[in-house]
Amino acid sequence: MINNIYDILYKKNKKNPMKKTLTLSVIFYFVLFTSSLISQEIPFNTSPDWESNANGSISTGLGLADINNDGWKDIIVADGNDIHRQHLVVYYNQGDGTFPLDPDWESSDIDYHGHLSCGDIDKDGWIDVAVSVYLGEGGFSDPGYVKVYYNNNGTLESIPSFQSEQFYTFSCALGDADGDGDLDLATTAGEPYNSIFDYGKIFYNNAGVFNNSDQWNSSITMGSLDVDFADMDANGFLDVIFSCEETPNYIYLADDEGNISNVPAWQSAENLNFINSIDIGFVNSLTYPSLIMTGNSQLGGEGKVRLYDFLSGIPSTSSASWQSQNFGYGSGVLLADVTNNGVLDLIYGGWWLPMKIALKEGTGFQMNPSYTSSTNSVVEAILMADLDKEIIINKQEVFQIEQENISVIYLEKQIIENIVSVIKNGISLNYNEFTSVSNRNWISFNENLNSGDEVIVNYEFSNDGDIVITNWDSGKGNYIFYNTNESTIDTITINLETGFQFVSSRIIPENPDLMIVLEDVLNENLDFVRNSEGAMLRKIGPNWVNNIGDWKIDEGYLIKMFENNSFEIVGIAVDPSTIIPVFAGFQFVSYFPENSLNALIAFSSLIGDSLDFIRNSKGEMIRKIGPNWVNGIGNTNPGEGYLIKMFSDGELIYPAEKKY
Ligand SMILES: [Ca+2]
Ligand SMILES: [Ca+2]
Ligand SMILES: [Ca+2]
Ligand SMILES: [Ca+2]
Repeated sequence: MINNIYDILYKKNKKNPMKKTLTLSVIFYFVLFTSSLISQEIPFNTSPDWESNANGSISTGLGLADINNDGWKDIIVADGNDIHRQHLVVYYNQGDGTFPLDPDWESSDIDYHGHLSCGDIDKDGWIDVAVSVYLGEGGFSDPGYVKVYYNNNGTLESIPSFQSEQFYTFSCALGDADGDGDLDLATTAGEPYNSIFDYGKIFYNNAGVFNNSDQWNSSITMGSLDVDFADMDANGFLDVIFSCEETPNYIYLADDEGNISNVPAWQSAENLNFINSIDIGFVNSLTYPSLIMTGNSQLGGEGKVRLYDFLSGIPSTSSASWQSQNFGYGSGVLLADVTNNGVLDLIYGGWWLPMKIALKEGTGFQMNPSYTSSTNSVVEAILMADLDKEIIINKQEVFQIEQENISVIYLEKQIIENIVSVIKNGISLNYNEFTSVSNRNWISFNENLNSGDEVIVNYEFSNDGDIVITNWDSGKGNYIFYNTNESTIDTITINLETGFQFVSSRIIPENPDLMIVLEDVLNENLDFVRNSEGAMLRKIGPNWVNNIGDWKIDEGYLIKMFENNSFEIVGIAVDPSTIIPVFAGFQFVSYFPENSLNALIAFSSLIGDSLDFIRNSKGEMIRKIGPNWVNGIGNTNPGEGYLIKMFSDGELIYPAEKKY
């Protein structure tokens, strides 16, 4: 099952990062950085590009996750709210980012569904869905419950096999509440329309299942409407945060063993709150996440977006550090780096209101948002994912752990498309040894990390996130605003001459299978292709036999031709500063820079006692003659590969070019 999951994750790029733990880091998209003018444009049309058939649905909860493991994120929607008892539904991604207008799947049961959370609760490799049921069958006089639809090999079960005892709950969140590497379930509690306050709750995961009643509850009652997990005090354990109607908002911290206190560590200085939704992200501190909350003035208050910063840890109380203008019935809220400039922007909506995007400005966000949609709908939830996988970027982060006994680390990017692999101290972790949830950027480990541990995470993020919105207007569907950033595919032409040559590519082939990459030259002009290990692609009898496998971006290849020929590689460019590990002995390496460089400058990271020589296709060399390094190569060129002989291991890092 584990291999199966990874196969699916990898299938997208048809490459095999498991074998390459220290190489590929970030692939840049040059076009997005060409000017500040472009980076300030909001890449969304003002009206939605897709609207599902309304079908009378009161859409509320939203999840973007790959339910059927085909590598494409699906849309999960919980219908009902406090208006009708309706279904949980799934729109399957049609394998290109498009969706049918009507759901492909719906649950057999109906309920007054609130919000939902997606994650693999039982760690079987399939994403499960937890849903809050606000009201019971009898409506407002009857409390709801929380339930879980487990995923059976790609289809959610038609009747949720977990259902808790009854209480009013509008939202829930999966997170590792006890730091043991599995997903626990926190829920809001209370029914603010009738000022029914209740204790916030956590259900602990016990081998993939939950007890009917909670095992943690807050010491005080709240009117909570939203909840989430985050490591607010940066102690390496997830804490739980409730945003509330009528009562203060609260943070409950986990101690250094990962036990969440029942007593709140923080409460908002604003005592009377009318908060609809919450999101969390590193807005003004890279250590302590900020809370962003939408006020909704239906029952009171001002109806503003509020930002709570925690720049030096968690005080017992504090007030919002930034507030938007009053806009009324606020609802869905999302922090996302809309302009791909490394800081989080603010996306929010409201009831009978448009979606707005306020870019980060100073320590807050634009008071007059750059973007306002032309829509006017009852927004419930807003999420973002690159549904059509237009600009998926591979990133590698290396964590040198400096704290003792921690469970959680945070990835740099706010919105993660996929976690590809997690490597601890050189060993690739099993899928069961860590956990994460859709739309969150923490990873929690079942075995705590300690000072001196090294963790490498290979993951995918996107510079082309699409926005999905649920609307509860019965006459309006749900929306997708596709990101209009252009996916720029680059091309390199590699010219081959009669005889031997070393070649390489700075463009990552979309399909790296060597037989596909070299399709155009698999003819009588080609003798063979060889890699550093001596594996070959050559004709045996009438057939081309590929013993090399995939084209590896950091490797060079030796090609022998009978006649001149050429081929093109189409794909996205590798980050030229990606580290290429080199080892004692001989190897063919790739050339990443976009332009020609003086070879001594290009290879400056290798010049030293570890290097014996560097050779190009013509036999020209960089080597030490007497006390001096002599450049017999002249200039390096894109498309060329180089033969490097090392005395000991090292790292080749090409010098940064002026790229943008
Ligand atoms: Ca899917
Ligand atoms: Ca599952
Ligand atoms: Ca847990
Ligand atoms: Ca914490």
